[in-house]
Amino acid sequence: MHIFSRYEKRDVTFLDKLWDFVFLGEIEVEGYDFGEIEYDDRLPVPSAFDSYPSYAGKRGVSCYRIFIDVPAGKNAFLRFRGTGMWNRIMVDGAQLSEVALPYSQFEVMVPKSSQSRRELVVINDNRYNRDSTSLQMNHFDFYGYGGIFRSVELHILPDVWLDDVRIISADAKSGKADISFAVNNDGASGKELFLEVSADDKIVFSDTVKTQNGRCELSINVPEAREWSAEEPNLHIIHIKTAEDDYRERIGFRKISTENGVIGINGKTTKLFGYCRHEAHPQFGPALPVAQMVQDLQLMQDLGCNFIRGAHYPQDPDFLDLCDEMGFYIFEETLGWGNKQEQYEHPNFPGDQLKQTELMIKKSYNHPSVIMWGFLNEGRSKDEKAVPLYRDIAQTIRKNDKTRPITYASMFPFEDFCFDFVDIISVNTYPAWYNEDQEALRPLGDIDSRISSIQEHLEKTGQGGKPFIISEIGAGAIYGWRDPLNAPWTETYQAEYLEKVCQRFIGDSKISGVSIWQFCDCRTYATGYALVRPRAFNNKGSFDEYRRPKESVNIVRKLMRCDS
Ligand code: ADA
Repeated sequence: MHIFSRYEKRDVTFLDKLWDFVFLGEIEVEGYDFGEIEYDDRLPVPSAFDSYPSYAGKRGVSCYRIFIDVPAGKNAFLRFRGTGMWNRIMVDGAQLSEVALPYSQFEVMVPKSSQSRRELVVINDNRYNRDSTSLQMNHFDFYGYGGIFRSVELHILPDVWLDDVRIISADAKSGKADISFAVNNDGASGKELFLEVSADDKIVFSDTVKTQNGRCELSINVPEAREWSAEEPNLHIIHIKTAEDDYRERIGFRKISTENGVIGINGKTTKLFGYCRHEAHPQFGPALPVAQMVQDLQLMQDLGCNFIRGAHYPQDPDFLDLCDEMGFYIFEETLGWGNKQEQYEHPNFPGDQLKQTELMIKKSYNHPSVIMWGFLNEGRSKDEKAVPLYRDIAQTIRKNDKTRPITYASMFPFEDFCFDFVDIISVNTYPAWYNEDQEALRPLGDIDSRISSIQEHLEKTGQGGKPFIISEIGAGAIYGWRDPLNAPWTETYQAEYLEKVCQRFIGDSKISGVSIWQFCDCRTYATGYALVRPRAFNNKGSFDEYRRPKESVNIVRKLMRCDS
C-alpha cells in the first residue's frame, strides 16, 4: 500500500511480492558462481530477511530473485526505496550496480534487451564490514538488518523521460511555484519539449520549454494557494505532463526561517515538540507497514507532537507522505551514530556520506514536512580531523537545497568545532540519566542545570543567535516496571524525567525544539554492549516496542496537548 501515486501515464509496477530467496551465509561474494544457486525459500519484499524467525540474527550473504517484464527494446529503471547494508544488483547475470548506502533510495537502469522476460537478482550482504559498507557499524545503538526493506519499483520508460523533479513553493500569497526537472535521454541541450502542467486539476501551463544542460525550469501560479503547516497541512497537486511521460507531486506552501534564535514557519515563531523515532518493530525490523506508520503518527499526534526526528537515516517516502498529509515537521538525517575516528579515516566514508546526503535530498526535496536536514548523529564534531567532512556535507546540502536549514545532533555542546556550518544548533544530552555523579539518587534537578549551562555556553561562544533544539533527551523505562524506589528503569522515573523536560521546554522561549529520545523501544545490540541495554532493546521509548504506553505518556499528553 502506498500513500500517493506519482505517475498516471508512466508504466510503473511495484515489485512488492514474494521473491525467491536463499541464505548462503559466510561465503565470499567475489568469485562465487551465483548462476548455479538454488533458491530454497520465498520471502516478501519489502522486508528484512533477518527479522524472520528462520533467519533471526544471521549474518552473511543472501540472494533475492524475481522475474520482471520489460518490453523488448524499452528503457527501464528499478527504484529501490531502501535496502540494508551492502547490495549488488544483477539483471540476466550482468552486474548493474553495487550499493552500500543503507536506507537510501537509489535507481538502477536496466539495459535494453530483445528479450522481455528478465531475471533480477539482488545479492545482499548484511555482515559488518567497514571496507564494503562504510556507513553502518556494529557499535550503533540500533540493530543493523539486511535485505530489501522498502518497496522496489520498475519503471518502463518512454524515449524521453522526466527525472529529479524539484518544486519550490514558499509564498502562498503569490501562489508561485518554481519547477525544475531533468530530461533524460534528451540528447543535445536546447531541445524543445511540450509541457502541460496542472495544479489541482486546473491547467496552469501549456507551452514548449527549452532544456538546458539536461534540465528544464519554469514557474507556475497555483490558483487559490493555501499555506502548509503542521496545524493546517494544505497540499496542492501539481501534475507535469509531456507527450509521453508525466510526474505528479504534492506540494505545500511554506517558508522556514531561522533568524533571531527562533524557528519561523510562514513567518510565525514555531516551537517544535516531539520524539525521535526509529523505523522499528520487533517483528518487522525496519520494514514497517503503512498501517503501523499511521498508528505511530496518531499516537504522537495524541500527545500534542508536531515534530519528529527521523533517527538516524533517510526516511521511508511513504512515511513522509503521511507526515505531509497529517501535519508533522520532520528533521531528516543521513545514517550516522557516534562514528569513531577510524571511520572518518576510511577511504569510502566521506564519499558514501556525501552520496547518501545527495540521494536523501533528491528523494525528499518536495515534502513540505521535511523542514531541516541533518547528518552525522553524535559524530566527532569536537575533533579537528572531522571538521572537513562536516564542512563538505554542509556545503553539499547548501548546493542541493537553498530552502531548508541545516543542523546535526551534537553530543559535544561544550567542545564542538562545527557549529559554524549550521543554521540550527541541535544537542543530544542525557542529564539525570548518563549522569556524572553516579551516586546521586534521582538526580532530576540536573536536567534544568545542564540545559542552562549548554545555553550559556552557546551564548558565550557566539552561537546564541541560532535556534537551539534539544535533539535527544530521555531516560530508560522497562514496560510495566514499577517499584517503590522509583529508581532508573521504572516507568515512574521516566515519567518524572519527561515531566521536567516538558516543563522546561514550555517555560523557555529560547528552546526552539525538543525531540525526546525516543518514541518507542527498539531492538539494539546483540553483543556485549547489550549489558547496558536490558532485553537488548533501547528502552527509552515512551511506548514499548509494541506501542504499549508507559506512564510518561500521560504526563507528556497532559503538558503538551493544548486542549487537555
Ligand atoms: C545517543 C544516540 C541514540 C541513542 C541514545 C541512548 O544519543 O544518538 O541513538 O543511542 O544515545 O539511548 O543512549
